[in-house]
Amino acid sequence: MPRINQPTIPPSEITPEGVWLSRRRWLQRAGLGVAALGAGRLSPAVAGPAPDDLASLHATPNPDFRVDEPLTSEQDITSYNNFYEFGTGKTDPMDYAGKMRTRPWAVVVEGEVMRPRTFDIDDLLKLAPMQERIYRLRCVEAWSMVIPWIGYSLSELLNQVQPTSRAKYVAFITAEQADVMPGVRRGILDWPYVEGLRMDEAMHPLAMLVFGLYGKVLPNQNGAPLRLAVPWKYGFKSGKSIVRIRLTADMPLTSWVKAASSEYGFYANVNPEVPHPRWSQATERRIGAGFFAPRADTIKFNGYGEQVASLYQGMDLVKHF
Ligand SMILES: Nc1nc2c(c(=O)[nH]1)N[C@H]1C(S)=C(S)[C@@H](COP(=O)(O)O)O[C@H]1N2
Ligand SMILES: [Mo]
Repeated sequence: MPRINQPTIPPSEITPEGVWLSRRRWLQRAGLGVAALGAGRLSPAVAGPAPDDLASLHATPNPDFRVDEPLTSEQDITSYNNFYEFGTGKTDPMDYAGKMRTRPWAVVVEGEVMRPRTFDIDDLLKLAPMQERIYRLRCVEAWSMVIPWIGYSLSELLNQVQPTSRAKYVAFITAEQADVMPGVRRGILDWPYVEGLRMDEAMHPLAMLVFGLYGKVLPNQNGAPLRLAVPWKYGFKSGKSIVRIRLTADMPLTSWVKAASSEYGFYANVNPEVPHPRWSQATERRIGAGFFAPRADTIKFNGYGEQVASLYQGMDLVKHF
């Protein structure tokens, strides 16, 4: 059963849909500040587990954005994660992300825009109608999932701030809470985690701002309270727990390009013809299918070529990997 950060709960108390949060976070979600308890804001103490079915998030299924493949289980989606702020192990995010503070949460949108603005997360939840979209997620490590995300197109947000004609790229800067992020303290990457898209990619309707999955708000390990889903690119392009969005004239230096530019490109479009220098991208393993299940062929643009190939007309995608 996925857990947030309380591994000490007797299994008998765990219901199939139940997820446990720290009492602190549960109180935050319930709208009671920690101060209401008389505890200091900086107190890391967790008073003990409190049950919370992650708040449900209503959404209307969008049939135009629906991969017709079996869904990956909620358990796999929330227990096999990449979120290096919490460590490099696949279960580290599940084990440690519960302490990330997701309220209050503001998202600064700045740079090459006519109307720079700071959005509160609760306003972003109301900015556009919530849709459920079933997307493939393909990790550069050659595994994949099928996830029922909840959110809306990123363009809905970008249109609010009126990009200038100089805006050619968008950078996404994500949360850095060193006191609760063991990976940040260990310096695995140059924090904060930064990702980016070209402006036309960011405005493409498939590029999604995600607030939930499986009918509920995002669990912390999946990037609460908001993250990106860019389904035709390797998963690392979809930054989690975004706090700042900056429109720029120049291509931003993104975390993985900075860490290893020979291995990870800015575009990072899923492409079976371009191997990673240390492994093939020709096939992939579907998480939950069983370790001995046959690998599937990787599809160019992760199967979204019909929608997005035109963005790259005339570009050499081997050179611009
Ligand atoms: N802030 C942040 N965002 C991140 C990452 C990360 O380490 N930090 N990992 C990326 C990678 S490599 C992948 S594959 C996806 C995984 O998303 P999931 O755990 O929800 O499946 O998140 C991406 N977003
Ligand atoms: Mo990834």
